Amino acid sequence: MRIIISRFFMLLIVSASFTSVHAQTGQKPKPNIVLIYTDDLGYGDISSYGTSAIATPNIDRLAATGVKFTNAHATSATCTPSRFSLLTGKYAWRKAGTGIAPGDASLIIPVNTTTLPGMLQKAGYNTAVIGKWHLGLGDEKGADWNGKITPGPIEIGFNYSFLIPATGDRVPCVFVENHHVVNLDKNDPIKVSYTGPLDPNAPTGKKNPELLKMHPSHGHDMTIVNGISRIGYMTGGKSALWKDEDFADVLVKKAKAYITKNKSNPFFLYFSTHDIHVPRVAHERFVGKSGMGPRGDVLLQLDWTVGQIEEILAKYGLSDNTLIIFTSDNGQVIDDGYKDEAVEKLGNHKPGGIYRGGKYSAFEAGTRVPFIVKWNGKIKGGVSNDALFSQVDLYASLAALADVPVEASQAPDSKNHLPVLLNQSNQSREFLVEQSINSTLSLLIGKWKYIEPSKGPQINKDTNTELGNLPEPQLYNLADDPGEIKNLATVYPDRVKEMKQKLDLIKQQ
Ligand code: NG6
Ligand code: CA
Repeated sequence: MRIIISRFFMLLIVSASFTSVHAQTGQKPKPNIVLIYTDDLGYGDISSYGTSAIATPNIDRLAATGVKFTNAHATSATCTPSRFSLLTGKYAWRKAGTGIAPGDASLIIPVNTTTLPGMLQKAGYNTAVIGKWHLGLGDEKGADWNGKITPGPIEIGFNYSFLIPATGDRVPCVFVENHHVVNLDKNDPIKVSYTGPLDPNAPTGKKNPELLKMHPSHGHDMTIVNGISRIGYMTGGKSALWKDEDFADVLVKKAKAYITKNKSNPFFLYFSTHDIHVPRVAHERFVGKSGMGPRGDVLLQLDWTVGQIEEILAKYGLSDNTLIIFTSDNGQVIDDGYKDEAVEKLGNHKPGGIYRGGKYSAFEAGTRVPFIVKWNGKIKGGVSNDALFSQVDLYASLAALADVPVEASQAPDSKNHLPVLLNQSNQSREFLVEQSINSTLSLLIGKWKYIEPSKGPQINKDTNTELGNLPEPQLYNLADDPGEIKNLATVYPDRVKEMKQKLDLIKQQ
């Protein structure tokens, strides 16, 4: 009994001294931040957003215990620019060379940038990126895959990195941990080329379809790794090659190790899943489980992943002190280059919900993505928020949360909307810019959406995506017409003019 009582008093003293430290320094306690950044997940892909034919119970639980945002956007309808904006607080279309990066691209974020993780480091956070990177690695000569790979995440604000360097469908098909390729045998060096074959005798998807377990539908017919042909050419590095089936397990394992190591200090984990990008190759535990082919199976795998992250946080008692953000880098795509039955088995699943277009598109499904925020005890769960919110604002909002000042030149497009993020407000952003694959820009203000005129193609024939490009301006009233069917540009020419001027102004900033 005496032990219990003295423990109780000790606890009181410890917690009192914590309070007084914060009171004295004026510092706010810093929650951990886990950003689960999924790939190509559509607005309607998860059951809590209403139109999914696949049950995603772990993600649904996140929504049931957190806030579901219904009008939150990635900045772009493709990966690299969305990630660039997320980490820099700057719209990617302001900077050349930020489109979908080839697998041998140099680091596209300048090393002198104070990135989102760099900013959090200033507040005492340990920071990590685990998963898909796709922002380039190395200097202007590219990455030295056989030596020290630098600059990369470590040079721009991450304390730890474990990467799929570009995407799962691009070479090199190896993991990079901090500065080095994992499991590389020095006697079998890696060579990478995006201009032509390195070994004329090496099999390719194009020449040797008999070697494939998953066949390309368009592109993706070059180097074969793990029975799957990829974009780009690669030789060597045999001992380091990844197995797609293990992606989710490997990334979860690394995330668990990172959280375990950092459980006693504030941390920021940018957990960037491979799922549900192509090639969709689920672990055997999930194969055939969705009834919707590989795309459905990797969706179940993603759901499992989310459950695992929540579980490890709970195990260490970190749930009440961790802000979890779950979202996607762009909207859905069905056939993105492999014959994986995604189209054939879609059934009545509506991956883009009620929205038109998808990945690559200027229409809403390009950038309007699931966005769930959970913070046990701090945010009341099971509610939704319809504020217009952009991922570009995570930078300034998380800076506010961590109490870090942001200079004017830093994160120029990012605005502090922390009250929205924490669901204390549903005040929309004043405006929001969306970027399509061919950099057609759209402007959202309130219920109005303006898509600038574009000479780009109307359809991506390979993926069968409506891209939203028209040579004339488009104007939609999203309140009445969320599916962007009725172009009202000729009905409201003044509004079109006004929105064009506003967009021009934003472009000049
Ligand atoms: C496209 C690829 C597509 C996907 C995309 C990038 C072809 C034909 N298509 O060029 O499969 O990799 O790039 O996706 O190669 S993203 O989510 O990383 O932006
Ligand atoms: Ca993507």
